[in-house]
Amino acid sequence: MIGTVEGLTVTITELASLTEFVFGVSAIDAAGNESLITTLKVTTDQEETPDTTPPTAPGNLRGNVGANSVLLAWDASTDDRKLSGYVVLVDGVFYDSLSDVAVSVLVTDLDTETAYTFEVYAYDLSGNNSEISEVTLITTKPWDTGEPGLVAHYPFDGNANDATPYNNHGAIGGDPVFETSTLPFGNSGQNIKFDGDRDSVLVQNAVHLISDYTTVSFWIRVDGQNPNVAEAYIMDFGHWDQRWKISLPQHLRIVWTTNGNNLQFPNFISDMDSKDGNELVVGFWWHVTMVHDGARNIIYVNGEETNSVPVATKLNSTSRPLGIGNNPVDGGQYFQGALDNVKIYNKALTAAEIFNLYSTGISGIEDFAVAKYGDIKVTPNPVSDVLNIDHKFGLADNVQIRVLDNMGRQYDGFVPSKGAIQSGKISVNTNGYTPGLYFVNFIVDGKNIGSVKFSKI
Ligand SMILES: [Ca+2]
Ligand SMILES: [Ca+2]
Ligand SMILES: [Ca+2]
Repeated sequence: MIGTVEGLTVTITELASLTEFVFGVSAIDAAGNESLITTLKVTTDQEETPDTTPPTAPGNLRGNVGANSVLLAWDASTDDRKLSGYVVLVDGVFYDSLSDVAVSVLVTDLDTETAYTFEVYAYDLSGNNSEISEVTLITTKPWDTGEPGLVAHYPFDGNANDATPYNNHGAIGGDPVFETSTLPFGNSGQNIKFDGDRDSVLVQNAVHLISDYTTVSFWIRVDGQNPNVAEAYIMDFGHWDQRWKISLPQHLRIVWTTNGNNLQFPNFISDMDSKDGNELVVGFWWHVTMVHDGARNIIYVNGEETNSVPVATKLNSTSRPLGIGNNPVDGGQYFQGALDNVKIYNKALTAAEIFNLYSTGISGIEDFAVAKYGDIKVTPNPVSDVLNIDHKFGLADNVQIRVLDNMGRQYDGFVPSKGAIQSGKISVNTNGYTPGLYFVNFIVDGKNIGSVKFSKI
């Protein structure tokens, strides 16, 4: 209760501006009997003295540079009243508008080996803009990692090195050991074994590890569980509060947690386990794959989907390192067991690719051996203007063509006309493509049946 008055008006002061309040009034007679309460909802106005002081400029604007993307980060601006958000420009063109709590943004779809100027400014609730902070950065050369979309691979053959040309090697913490691997499939050299007592691997943050969608795949053997740790960490990249984590609770159903954004939510968190009956039973090797494809989170165990949940987001970025075997943010929560062939992709693999990964060790998209549809010829290669695809698809086949870039990201795509299917020739206009290596990828009846590599000059 604010107070009791005798008259018909009252003034209430020192309320926050631009805030909704509900006020209630009741009458009391001399005997203390109170009437019902009548309520009124009102929103306070702007402060009477206008805010004319802009926020401070974003501090220490910096970028982590990749071939086709840059992760920008800055120190938060401050405002005398209330910071409202940030605006990001690329070469003077609006790129994105961010909330007041954002301190980083992933800029994507950039050309390789190209200089870009990035600008970020803050604005307050009254629309005052800060000074602009600016940085110019040059994107790097792309790397061919052998599998489209593969951005990190830890085979743990005697060390925690990254086997891709990104060389994003892990640093070992504690005293994990490397033992002869006994995976059910493939000759896999050695694996890493954590004893559950302060063993871990830490990988520096790198921009190529950050993408809107992802696949994280690995072999895992649980050797034991510390009863004092409710949830051991298998891998963590930006934690549950920024990007993703993979953890193993006492019930042994492995958990996939993602943090993404969409039009409604800047930080939408999803948490899902591998479902009853898919416990990672102690002492056996299990192949686990986690996927976020922009529509769903999916968990695969031994090449089969075991659980999925709708998650319509793009993953958020992080500037934290990638942790393996413990909680790299808060410390502790050590995993007791073995890992092998940890692979991270910057895209969602299909179910067929994941089955290949489980059974052969690679997603296998480059091997185009689909006898059912006959030989597919892609000419000329290299191509400048028009790529011709000779094929034996029929009108009953629901064919979709995608063009993937060297990193396996979709660059172009279309559904061929009936005429192009009937004539046995599909043409792709490559005139506007940036020179480089591409894959023409064929989807038939919703299944990815393979890709053919070509060069654009
Ligand atoms: Ca201000
Ligand atoms: Ca290995
Ligand atoms: Ca240890």
